[in-house]
Amino acid sequence: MIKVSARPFDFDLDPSQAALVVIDMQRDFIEPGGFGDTLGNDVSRLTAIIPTTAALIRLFRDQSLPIVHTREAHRPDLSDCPPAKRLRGKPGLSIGDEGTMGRILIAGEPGNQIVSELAPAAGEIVIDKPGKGMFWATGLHERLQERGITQLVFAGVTTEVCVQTSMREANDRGYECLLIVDATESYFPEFKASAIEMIVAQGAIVGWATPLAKLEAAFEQEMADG
Ligand code: C5J
Repeated sequence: MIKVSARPFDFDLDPSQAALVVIDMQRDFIEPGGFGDTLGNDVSRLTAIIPTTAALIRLFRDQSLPIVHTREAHRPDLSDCPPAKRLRGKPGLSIGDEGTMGRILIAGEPGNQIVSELAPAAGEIVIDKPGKGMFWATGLHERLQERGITQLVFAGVTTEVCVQTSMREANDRGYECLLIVDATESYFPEFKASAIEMIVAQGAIVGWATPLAKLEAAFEQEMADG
């Protein structure tokens, strides 16, 4: 067991039962000229976490620990995108419409791919999810159960939408969840801050939160202790 200094109190990480989950680090949310940008968001807030997220991925790869990458992605015929979702967003730009990087949030389109700096490696799990949460209609819970995973370390975007929804879904399914605060971001700083407070409130009602440096320090301490 590795003790990670975190909020609201230390997180006991068991590497034999832990996986990293990187949520929706896709070109359309993150890159200038993508869907997020055309909606008027400041995507530089999101591009800023690419180096931290890459370092977090490296940490898990170095330890040969499992990594899950998610993409928010719909089928080209939109049969998995109900009107309750498709009709949201700014007028004139909806899921399935032609954007600057292909059709918005459609599997296989250029904008739907994970940014090259964080590209999944062979053997890592890649999930296309039609919802905000990573368990809805993905079969991910079964795949994690097969591997004996009970703890999930989270990164990705956006903190208050797909990351928080996935953490809540995970917590309801019995996973212990740790959010890496400098490897997650929102277009709205106040939403990120509030989401983190909601997650750690009431004795980690959804999960724990810590910066990457604290997780790295915990792994280093474990190696020093042998
Ligand atoms: C959003 C996401 N914000 N990945 N998706 O629509 O958080």
